[in-house]
Amino acid sequence: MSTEHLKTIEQRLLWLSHWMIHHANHIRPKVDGIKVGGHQASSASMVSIMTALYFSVLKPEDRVAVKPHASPIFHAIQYLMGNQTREKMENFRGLGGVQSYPSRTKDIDDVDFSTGSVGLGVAITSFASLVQDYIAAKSWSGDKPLGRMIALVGDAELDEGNIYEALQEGWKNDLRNCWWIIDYNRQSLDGIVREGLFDRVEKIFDAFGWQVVRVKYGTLQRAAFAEPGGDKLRQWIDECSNQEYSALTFMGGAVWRKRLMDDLGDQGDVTALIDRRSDDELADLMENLGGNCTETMAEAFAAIDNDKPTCFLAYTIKGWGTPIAGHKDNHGGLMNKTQMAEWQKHMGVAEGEEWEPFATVPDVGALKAFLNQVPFFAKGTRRFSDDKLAVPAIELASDRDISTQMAFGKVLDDLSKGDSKLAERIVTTSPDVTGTTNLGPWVNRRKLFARKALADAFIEHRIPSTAKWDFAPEGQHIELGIAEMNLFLLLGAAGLSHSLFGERLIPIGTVYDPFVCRGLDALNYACYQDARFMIVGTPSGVTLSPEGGAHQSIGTPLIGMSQDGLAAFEPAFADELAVIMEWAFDYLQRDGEGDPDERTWLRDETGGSVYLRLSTNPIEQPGKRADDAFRQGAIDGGYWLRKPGPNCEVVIAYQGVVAPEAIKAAGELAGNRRDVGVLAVTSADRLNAGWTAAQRARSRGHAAARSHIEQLLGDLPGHCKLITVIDGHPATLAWLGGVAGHQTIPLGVEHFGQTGTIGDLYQHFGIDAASIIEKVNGLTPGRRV
Ligand SMILES: Cc1ncc(C[n+]2csc(CCOP(=O)(O)OP(=O)(O)O)c2C)c(N)n1
Ligand SMILES: [Mg+2]
Repeated sequence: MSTEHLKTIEQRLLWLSHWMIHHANHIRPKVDGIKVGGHQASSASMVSIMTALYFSVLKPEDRVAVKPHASPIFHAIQYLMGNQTREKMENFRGLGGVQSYPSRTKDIDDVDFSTGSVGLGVAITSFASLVQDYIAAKSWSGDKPLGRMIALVGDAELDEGNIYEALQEGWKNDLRNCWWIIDYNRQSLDGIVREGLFDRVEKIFDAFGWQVVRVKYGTLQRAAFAEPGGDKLRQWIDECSNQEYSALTFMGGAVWRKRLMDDLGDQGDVTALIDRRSDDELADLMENLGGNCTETMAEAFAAIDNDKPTCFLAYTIKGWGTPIAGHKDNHGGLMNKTQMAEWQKHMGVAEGEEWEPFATVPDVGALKAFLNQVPFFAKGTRRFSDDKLAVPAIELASDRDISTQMAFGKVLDDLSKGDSKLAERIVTTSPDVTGTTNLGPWVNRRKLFARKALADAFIEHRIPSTAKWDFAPEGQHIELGIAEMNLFLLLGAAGLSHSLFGERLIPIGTVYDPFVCRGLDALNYACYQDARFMIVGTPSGVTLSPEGGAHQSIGTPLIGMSQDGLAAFEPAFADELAVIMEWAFDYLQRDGEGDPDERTWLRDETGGSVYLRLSTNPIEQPGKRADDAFRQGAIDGGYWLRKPGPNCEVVIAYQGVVAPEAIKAAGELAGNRRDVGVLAVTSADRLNAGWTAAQRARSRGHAAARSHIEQLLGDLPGHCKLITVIDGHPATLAWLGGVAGHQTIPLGVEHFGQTGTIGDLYQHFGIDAASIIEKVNGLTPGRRV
């Protein structure tokens, strides 16, 4: 009985998804000169797999990353279940409509993981499973059933290297409860996948401890193979090349017959087997691969009775069940109007009933009764939340020279010694740079996570070492290998745990700053999903001078500014870092929902993730500050370290570790009786965001809206020059001149570094005190120093 329902649902989903794409491209009035798009063939390829999965196997605790270009099937499923509106379906790929690729943040219908950049949705499922195990092992977590973290994968996605990085990390971390279901249509965007590729891929899965289930033949094919002569047909199918099979599929029943007769005619039983079938029946048989058979897929899924990581290789036909099936150009191809009209007849959908969820269904009551008891949808949407954790006061002031990286390590060490609820939920992670980014003391106290305890042999043998690396279920540090993509995928998964699993985590990752770029797409992916985490890039810039150009970051401040969902800071002093971290622990937990028009020009209440760009260079500290004004300034992005006078001629605005150079230059310039101000910028990102938001607010009638940077620079005389300086790209601060119209001289690093002392390199790139003074003298009128 349920087999029939699955077949009916599959055909409904096939229709609705294709109609939605057709409507957006051929019926909705065309506004732009470009095509709207949407992937009919990629959707058709997965329709049977997804039908079997969602309507016979999934439980509410399971989570799914859907192949990006099968988004239309996912939304058709939710539409059928009453969780997606017709209005949004009609507006597919339009503003506010169903998104091109499933989106946690933009779609309304219970998307578990966003996808779009191929490979990332696949890999995040393994990290989500790790996070699930991490939570389950903790005394503070409730007893919840463990879900399976499932990825629906396009076969060409397996070309993405991050998949293999994730496989390796999964093996190290005892991965379980993770399924990857591969839509093996042997077609990618451009063409047809190399013959026999999966034989190689299968060995890789096997090497990493996965079980691989090949689902090659559907029920029709298996029945035919059991007929006399069926073994010959099976052999023919097995030996047919990918290209050939695709081309024959596209051409249809009569051509199948001709070709099969050419190869298998006059062979008795098998010839009779072919002859018994009409052209249409023959095409149905040949296209009945395992992945295009709901019954077969449902059986394959149901047969798994263990929690081993499992890869299903489901043979499919791209464009299955439609006139564009099998054509190698079908990835971006769409049925044209004529094809669609014919196909509509073939599907039996009456004109005017195109959007009817239950059109063509013979017994709507029976189907609805079936749908009402499908386990996955039974409990409604599966988005959770968790209470905010109180943030303990974070104090850190140093009289001695200290670097921001050391200060960061100290803050975490202090948290590790305390018993705050916040510290209990912190999970740290690092791609093989735990020790060198100062996480050591935290890890020594809070241990590393593993499902099974493992003692540090060096401790047992009493060999002195600063790192005590005990693995235990209660451990709070997840050790990763070097792959930075994995770091950001794990931060993405852990940063969604309140929503995915109902338990809040405070994930903190550390990475050498230049290698943020290695994980950039995964960082963007995590932010796009509104995952909440703290990422610490350290050391950074040319200040890590002896490491040379390959380790020096230039563009990361601009990444921090331009990455949506990420507030970027680069403090110079320990007390600033403490203030920013205290604020950040709250900011990470803020509810991200809200109307952008209602946000203040500091976008504070929306919350997000936080990026700290730090340094290993110990610098002189301001000592105990006379007042607390710097505290709010550090959070808002800047404050006057040296207030400008009414006739101020020069302002030196710096961000981060070059603070002593700016201060020294200001001192020398002022000694010559120039009126010099020093602006400490802790976050060009927040200053800039506030500035653009205030302008937006003013244009919408909030006349009083004034951003922090407008207030800071508003009273400077017009002739005052701004010298900006940063150990990073000068464009980070160059825009400051545009705020109130001050001529600006931006200093920073524009070329790849080289080895040297900090002094050598600061001088080489013109970001030392002498260079600042030289620029002031050379480019501004007035007394020379
Ligand atoms: C990182 C990335 N690179 C490129 C693309 C463009 N792209 C989208 S789908 C696709 C090919 C997909 O082939 P496959 O995974 O086999 O999916 P199918 O449509 O065959 O199911 C490509 C190259 C992308 N979305 N993401
Ligand atoms: Mg493919």
